[in-house]
This record gives sequence, C-alpha cells and structure tokens, in this order.
Amino acid sequence: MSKLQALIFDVDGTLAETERDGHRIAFNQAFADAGLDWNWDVPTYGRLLAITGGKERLLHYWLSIDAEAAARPDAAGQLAEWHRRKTAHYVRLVADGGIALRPGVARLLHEARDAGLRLAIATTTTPDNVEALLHATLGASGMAMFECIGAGDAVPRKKPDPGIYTWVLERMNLRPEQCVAFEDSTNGLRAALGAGLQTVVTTGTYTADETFCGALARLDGLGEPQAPAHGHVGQQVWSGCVDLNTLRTWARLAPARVPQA
Ligand code: XBP
Ligand code: MG
Repeated sequence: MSKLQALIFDVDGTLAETERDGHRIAFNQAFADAGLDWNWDVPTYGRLLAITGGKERLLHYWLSIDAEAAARPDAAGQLAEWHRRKTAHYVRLVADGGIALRPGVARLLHEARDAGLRLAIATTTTPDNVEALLHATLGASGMAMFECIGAGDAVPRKKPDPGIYTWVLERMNLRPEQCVAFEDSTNGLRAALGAGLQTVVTTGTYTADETFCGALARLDGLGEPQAPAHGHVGQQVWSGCVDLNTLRTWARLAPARVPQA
C-alpha cells in the first residue's frame, strides 16, 4: 500500500442513512404530486434498492407494473419530471435538517482534512442531493471539504460499474492504492473493488444482511469514542473507532487490489 493520500466516500447509506427516511419519502411525495396511487413502503423500497440510480429504479418499477405505459414515446419525459419533483422534495427534506451524518463520519472527515488527506465523493445520487446533504450537515464549507465530487450521471453506467470511482481517481490523478473507499452496499463495494480500491463497508438499514466479499473491513459504522463500531476486519472480530491510523494499518495488511476489467 502506498502512502494513504485520499479517502473516497459513497453518500447514501455511508455518509448518512438517507434511503428509508429520505429518498423513499421523496419518491412517495412525487408520486402523490403526480396523482399516482404508487407508494413505496419500507420493504418494497428495500427490494428496489437493488437498482441503483433513482431514475433507473423508477423505470424498473414502472415497467414491472405497467410495461405498456412505460414503453410509450413520452415515458422518458414523464419519468424525468417525476424524478425532478422527487429531487426537489428530497433536497427540501434534507435542507430542513431531516437527515444527520452517521456516527463517526464528521470525526473522520475532519481528522483526514486536518492531516492533509484529500477527500472525494463517488455516488450514484443526483449532485443536488449531495450539495443539500453536505450543506445541511457540514455547513456552508461542507462542499469545499471535498476536492472532487463524482455523482449521478457523470458516468454512463452506475454502480456496481466502477465508472464513478475511476472518474474520481482520474480527476484527482491518484492511483487506487493511494486511497481507501467507504461504502454501505454490495453494489457500492463491487464498484469500488472494480476500480481497484481497498474498501471499508459500514452496513446500514437496508444492507446489514448483504455479503461483502473483498471488503477491507465490514462494520456497523465508523464508531465514536463513547460508542465504538463493531464488525470484522478480514476474519477477525473488531470493535473501536475508525481513524487514520486504523485505516493505514488495515490497508498495509491487505493485498493490493488490481482493478477488475
Ligand atoms: C444510492 C442510489 C441513489 C439514491 C437515490 O446512491 O442508488 O440512486 O438511492 O438518489 P449511493 P437519486 O449509495 O451511490 O450514494 O434519486 O438522485 O438517484
Ligand atoms: Mg450507498
């Protein structure tokens, strides 16, 4: 492992638990706006999260309940409008303080920045959502903490495709072995591993039962001094606070990853 230069964070489920009480609510509000009788309850949305990207998830659902309507020439425009409304609802919900960072995230971000490490984001979500979350949780300087924000349609294919991580590495002129990625889902882990990145997984509301082969560590969070995280590093049981020294130790112990074609 080269000297650790940068941390690359996923957003939804990793920086904050945004899906169940954020995106899901916003989708349902957009459906109500459109006069649709669709309502994604918690289990349904959990199943739909297998499809990354809100527009892609919406199309997948529409095709599953009314393939003929979803195939009409005007369907793409209709879907874009529904998703635009959803994003507006989500941004408002986040701006109103509806979503907090997960434990340990702000602590690690500030430690990394104070130590001169570079920070980046690699997410499937819409850029407006990232800006709203960083502003609401880290204040006016939240966005500026991240040198590079790779989000949404910046790349043609979403996670588990590694494209968004490769996009970030290229823009930061970094090699994967100089970085550690943070993810919450199997799709996200596959994307980060596909880009050759050592990856720490912090499971969340919807991903606690997923399997995470190849993760540097699989934890229930990043931990705080008074509330340590628990999980596994390789096969070893581990609990504590994830800080820069922890990451450097783990990354040195792990085999270098080769980007998967
Ligand atoms: C999670 C996603 C996103 C969000 C919804 O992104 O797949 O699609 O669920 O956001 P990540 P949009 O875990 O990579 O941060 O509706 O803006 O896509
Ligand atoms: Mg995620």
